[in-house]
Amino acid sequence: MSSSTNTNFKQYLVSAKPKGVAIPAGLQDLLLAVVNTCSTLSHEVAQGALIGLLGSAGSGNVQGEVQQKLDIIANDQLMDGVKGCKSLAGLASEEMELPVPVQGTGDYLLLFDPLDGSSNIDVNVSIGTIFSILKKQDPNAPLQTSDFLLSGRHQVAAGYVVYGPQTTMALTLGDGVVMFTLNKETGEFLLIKDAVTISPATKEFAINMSNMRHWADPVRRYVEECLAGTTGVRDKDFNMRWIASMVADVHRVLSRGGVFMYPWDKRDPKKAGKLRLMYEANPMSFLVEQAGGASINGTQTIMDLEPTGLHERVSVMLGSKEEIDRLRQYHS
Ligand code: AHM
Ligand code: MG
Repeated sequence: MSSSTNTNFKQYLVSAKPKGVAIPAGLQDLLLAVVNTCSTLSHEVAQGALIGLLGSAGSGNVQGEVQQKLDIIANDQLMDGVKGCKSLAGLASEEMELPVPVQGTGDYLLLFDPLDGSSNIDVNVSIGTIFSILKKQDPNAPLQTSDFLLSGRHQVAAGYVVYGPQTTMALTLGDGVVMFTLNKETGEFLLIKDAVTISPATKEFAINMSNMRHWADPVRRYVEECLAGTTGVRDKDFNMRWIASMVADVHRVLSRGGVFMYPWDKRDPKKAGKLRLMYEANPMSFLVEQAGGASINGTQTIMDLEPTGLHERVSVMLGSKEEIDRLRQYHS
């Protein structure tokens, strides 16, 4: 893995040639608009209570979840930040029921979770923004919700920005994963890692253990075997982490390997899980696959799922390939 501290994000976009092809100007504009907004958001997240941003907004989102003030602010700022983008046809957000058409002449579609890990905002634990970019199949037709309902394989770009001790972005354009860290003095994202790879083997897993009594048998078996370590069937002992911010947990997986799971459980007759396919699972799965890892819902590869709704939820297991292969086998 090589690194550089000199290349800023704009320079990277101009010089990168994913799969040997220059990044289209319209996609560069859109990515810059998203990332510049995240740079501003990073500054605001860091101010927190000093500028009155903590706490609940007293409202709920489309999925009935309590919205934090920062959920709404981040959503509004991302909308404002990209709406002038000529290459953008429309956007959809975890926080809004319906997609929003944008007055662009282009055909890119942007989906985002403006502030993932909201439960961590007030306790000063890492949170982040997740984004996914698709291409509208019929550029001339008026924008409809169905335009967004494409499998993860259709993504042309995906990434996240994690607001932690450092503000770091991971990005894929379908040819590997790169990481940038925000220089908070200049507001520029600088390249810190290219060719990010997830080691196929790991000794670390992440899951909310408090749901254990509700899990399906394959997940319970897998986690019980990790907990038993060398006293059971595994040849190694495992460590566990759970930040409760998918961005931060996936950032750890991309940085040092591991398995992240948010499986469906027996409380849900639809076997859907908690995380959203379009705003969370697809972009993270794209990143993880591009870094050499794997991502499944148990039996199926997440990137191959055909979405049926904008706010659809999905069971997620992603990370180091050997462990995901084992989980897939336990589900078969
Ligand atoms: P959010 O988008 O409303 O913040 O919810 C998603 C988050 C993920 O970041 C995280 O993995 C999960 O919810 C944590 O859930 P739990 O509190 O059940 O552990
Ligand atoms: Mg989220």
